[in-house]
Amino acid sequence: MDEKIQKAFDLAVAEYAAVGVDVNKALDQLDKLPISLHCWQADDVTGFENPDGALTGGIQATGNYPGKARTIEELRADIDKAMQLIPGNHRVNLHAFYGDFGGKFVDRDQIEPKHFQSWIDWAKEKGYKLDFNCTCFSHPKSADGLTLSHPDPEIRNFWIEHVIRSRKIAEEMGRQLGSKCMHNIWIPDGSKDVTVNRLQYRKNLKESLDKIFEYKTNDEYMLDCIESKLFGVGLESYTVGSHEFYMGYGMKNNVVVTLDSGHFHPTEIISDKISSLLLFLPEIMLHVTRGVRWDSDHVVILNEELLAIAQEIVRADAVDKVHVGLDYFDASINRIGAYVVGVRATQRALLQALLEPIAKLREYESKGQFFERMALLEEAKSMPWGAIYNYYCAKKGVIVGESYITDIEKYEAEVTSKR
Ligand code: RNT
Ligand code: ZN
Repeated sequence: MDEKIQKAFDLAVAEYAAVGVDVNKALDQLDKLPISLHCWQADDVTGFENPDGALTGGIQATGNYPGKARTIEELRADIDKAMQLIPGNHRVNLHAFYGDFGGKFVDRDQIEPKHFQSWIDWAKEKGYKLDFNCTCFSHPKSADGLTLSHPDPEIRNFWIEHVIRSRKIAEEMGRQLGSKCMHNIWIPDGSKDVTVNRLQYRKNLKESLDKIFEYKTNDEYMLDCIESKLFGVGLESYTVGSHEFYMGYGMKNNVVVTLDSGHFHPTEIISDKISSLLLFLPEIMLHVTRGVRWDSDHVVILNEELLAIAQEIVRADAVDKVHVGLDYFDASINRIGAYVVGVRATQRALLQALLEPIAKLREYESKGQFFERMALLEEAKSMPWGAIYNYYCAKKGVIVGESYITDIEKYEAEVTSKR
């Protein structure tokens, strides 16, 4: 251990102890908190089904930074590189169109666990756990902007089959890796302009979901999640799977709700939803992203809402109930850098939350000492949590501080710039 890092850590430990916080306990908790790294930042949500396929479904990766991953090998190498620069044990979140299809075209209603076996083997070898998503976009059968809610039963059935198959794949991932795989359902369904059959599409979606969940999976191996959205680009006037829709469906059928921080009105925050949802659902999935003016999926940085999300997870004693996944795709900067910045920011937020002098704060609050509560929260902001994160990185053999910039530049010079 570098002497300066150790010294700064020791001073920080003493400072936190003075406000009743056990730093080592916080670090143990942080170390057990996996973050699910979305595979789709590495290739701008292209997938391997059709490498020239256009991204559709109301989502967009903007930018043209060189070096995106073009093959499974490149994508795995990039994720490994990012993981080297992140302390702790984490998860990789895959989408169905990232299957290992061996150069053949396998349509969405034909995918099987065997197409993901090489991913499972890779994850096992590297010590990662996997999460999974059905892919209901970027496909000719989603071209109308409708999938599970489509008026044509044939199209609906195609997507129902795809989602059931995806759930089976998720179950197999969880079984083989010995860790519950979170399977997320997000569909783009909506329309560009004034819609008069709002109820009908929602009825269709409800019925499709009912059919999908008729197939029972083992909860130990996988859990289903359903993700709402405010609107997609080109689908601005109506979204079938709104927050009310999925919150209602989730609560009635005990299905985990996914909260994507970019899927609400720009001033609406997801941090405050955590403590409500947890009273009615056993677990929550998060898609942490950073919307700038809209659901732009910018790289996650340490901002106020990220910290508030982390604080709510810790304050609600829900570290085991809230699954933290990232979901952004910035194609305008180095993509490995995008991963590392986003995960480190998320860990820093979680660490700050774990280091909060919560006992004292709660005592102040219960006694109505609101100035005291405010002052201690303000002081906590500038306490030396940075020294603790640096120590954590060093202890885990991960580059400390901004030196990871040059490391990523080196990987760019040697690997991604040659693509
Ligand atoms: C889209 C949703 C969805 C996707 C991924 C690729 O708005 O956020 O989660 O980003 O499934
Ligand atoms: Zn999302």
